[in-house]
Amino acid sequence: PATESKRLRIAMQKSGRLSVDSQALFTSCGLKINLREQRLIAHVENMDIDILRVRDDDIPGLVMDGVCDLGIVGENVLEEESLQRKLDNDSFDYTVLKRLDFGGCRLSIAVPQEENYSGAASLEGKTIATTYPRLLARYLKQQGVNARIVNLKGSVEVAPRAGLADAICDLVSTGATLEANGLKEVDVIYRSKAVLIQRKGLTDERQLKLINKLMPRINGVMQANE
Ligand code: PRT
Ligand code: ZN
Repeated sequence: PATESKRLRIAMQKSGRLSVDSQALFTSCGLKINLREQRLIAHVENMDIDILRVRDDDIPGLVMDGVCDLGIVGENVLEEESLQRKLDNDSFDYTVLKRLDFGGCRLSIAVPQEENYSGAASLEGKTIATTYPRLLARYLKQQGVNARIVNLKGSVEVAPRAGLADAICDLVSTGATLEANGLKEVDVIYRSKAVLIQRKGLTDERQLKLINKLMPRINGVMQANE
C-alpha cells in the first residue's frame, strides 16, 4: 500500500502565500520537481521524495497523523491545530526542524478606528471574530478577559462593519487590509513564520539519511538569503 512507500513525503501548500517560497526552497536544495499544476502528488525526479500539494490547514494534521513525513506550514496554523488537538485528546506530536525565512505575519487584535482601546481589558464582554479561536482563547485566558469568540473561516475583517463582532483577531502583514476596512491593530497576540516540521517516530534509515542531506542545504540557502 501507498502508506508503506519509502519515499519521503513532504506536504506543502498547493496555492497561496507559502507555495511559491516553499517550492523555491525545494528547488534551491536541488530537488527536481515534476510539477503538473493540477496534481496532488509531484514526484521528485532525482531523489526518493514525493511532494504533496494540499490546503495549508491540512498540513499539521497530515504530519501529526504520520501520513506525511515533513511539511511546511505557518506557525499560526500549526499552533492552532495543536491546541485544538490537545482539547480533543488527539495526537499532536511533531518536531520543528527549521524556522524558515518566509511567511512572516502577526496575529493581532483589531478594533474599529474610532474605538478607544486601552489594553486587553477593553475586550471584556465583547464579541471577537477570528479564524484562530484556540489561539485567541488562550490569549484571553492569559489576560483574564471574558469575551465571546465568533469563528469565521473568511472575511473576518468585515465582521465589525457587518455587525457580527466588536473586534477581530486576524493575520496582519502590511496592515493595508485593516486600514481598508476601517480597523486599527491594537495588540499582537502571536508572531508567526513558516516552519519545516517532521513527524514523530520517523525511523526509516534511508528517509533519515535523506533529511540529514537536506538540512545543511536548507541552512545554506537561508544563509545565502540573509
Ligand atoms: O487555500 P489555503 O487554505 O491553502 O490557503 P489560505 O487562504 O488559508 O492561506 P494563505 O495562502 O492566505 O496564507 C497561508 C499562510 O501565510 C498563513 O497561514 C500565514 O502563516 C502566512 N501569511 C503571511 C499570511 C499573511 N502573511 C497575510 N497577510 N496569511 C494571511 N494573510 C492575510 C490576512 O488574513 C489578511 O486577510 O492577508 C491579509 C492581511 O494582509 P495585509 O498585508 O493587508 O496586512
Ligand atoms: Zn487555509
